[in-house]
Amino acid sequence: MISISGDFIINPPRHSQIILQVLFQSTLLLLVWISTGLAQEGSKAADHVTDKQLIDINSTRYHQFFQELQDKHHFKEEDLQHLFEGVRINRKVLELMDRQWESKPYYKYWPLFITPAVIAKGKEELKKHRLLFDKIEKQFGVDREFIVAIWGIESRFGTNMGGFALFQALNTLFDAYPRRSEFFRKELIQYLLLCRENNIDPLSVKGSYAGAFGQAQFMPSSFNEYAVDFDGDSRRDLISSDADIFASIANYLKKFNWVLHGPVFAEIGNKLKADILYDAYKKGRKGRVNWRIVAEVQDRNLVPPQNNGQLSIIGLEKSPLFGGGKRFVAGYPNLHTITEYNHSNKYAMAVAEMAAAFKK
Ligand SMILES: [Ca+2]
Repeated sequence: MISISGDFIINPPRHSQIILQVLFQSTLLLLVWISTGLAQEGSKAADHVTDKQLIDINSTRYHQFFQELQDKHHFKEEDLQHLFEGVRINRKVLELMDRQWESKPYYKYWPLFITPAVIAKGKEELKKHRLLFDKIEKQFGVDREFIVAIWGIESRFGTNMGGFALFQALNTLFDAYPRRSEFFRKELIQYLLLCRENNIDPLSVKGSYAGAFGQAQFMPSSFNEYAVDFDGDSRRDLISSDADIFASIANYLKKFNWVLHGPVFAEIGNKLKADILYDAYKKGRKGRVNWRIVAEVQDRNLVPPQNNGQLSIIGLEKSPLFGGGKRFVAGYPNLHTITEYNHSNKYAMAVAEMAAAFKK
C-alpha cells in the first residue's frame, strides 16, 4: 500500500488531483487497516499485561475485595496481605482463555476425547468400581456411564487435573481478564472459603487455566454447592477419593434434573425440514421444540421426552472427508443437564457418545 502511494507521487503534476485522491484513499485504507489491527489486538487481555507482573494489591479493586472478605467472611487483613503479596499474573492463562476450543467443528472436537484407548479405560473403570456405581446409581439416580464419561473428558480419569497454580490463575482472571472479572472474583471468594473449610493451603492446589480443579474439574463455587462426601470420612475430596468424585458428579447431574435411564439424544437426519427447527438450532443450547413437531417434520419415530420436556436441535459438523455437511440430533432433557456442566452442545454430545460407547 505504501509503495503504491510512492509510485503516484512521482507521476506528472497534471494528475495531481488523482494523486491526491488516491493518496487520500490509500492513507485512509492504511489507517483503517492499522486501527482494525489495533482493535483486534486490544481486545486480547493478554496484551495488556507482562508475564509474571505482580498483581496490584494496593489497587481499589483489591482493596474492595479484601474489605468484603473481612466484612462478610471474617478473614483477617494481615492474613490476606500475607497470602496475596507476591502473587503474579500468569499471561498464559489469559492467552488460553481467549482461545475457543469449542469453536472447533465437531469432527475435530470429539476425537480429542473419544479414542479407543479412552473407551477401553472407561469400560475397565466401570468394571473396577461396579459396586460403588451400584450404590451411586441407587442413591442419586444417575447413569454410571455418564459419570465415567464426564470424568474421562474432564481429567482423563484423574490423570490430568491441570497444571496451573489455581490461586494464581484465579487472581490473574480477576485482576486482568476484564470480560469476566466479576465472575472470577466470586470464584476466588468461593475458593478461599473452601480452602479454609477444608484446611487446604490455597497455594497448594493445581487446576485448569480457567479455575477448575480436581478429577471432576469443578469450579470452586460448584465444589461448595455440589461436592459430596461419599466415602464417609466427612471430607469432600475431589482430588483423590473415587467415591467422592463419582458421587459429586452424580450429585451435580441430579441437581440439574437427570433422569435415570432416560433418553439423551436422537438422530434426526442431515437436513432440517422446517424453519421452526432451524430457529431452535440457531438458538443453541437454549432452543426448544416440542418433540411431536420434531418427529413429524423430520419424519422420525421419537421416544417422548421425560417429564414432558422439550427438545433442543443440535447440528454437528461432519468431516469433509465424508462429504461434509451436518448431522442433526435432537437433544433430550438429559442432554440439557450435561450442558449445565459445560455450556457447549459439542461437549454434551461428546459425553453422550462416549457413554454410549461404554455400553457397547
Ligand atoms: Ca470423603
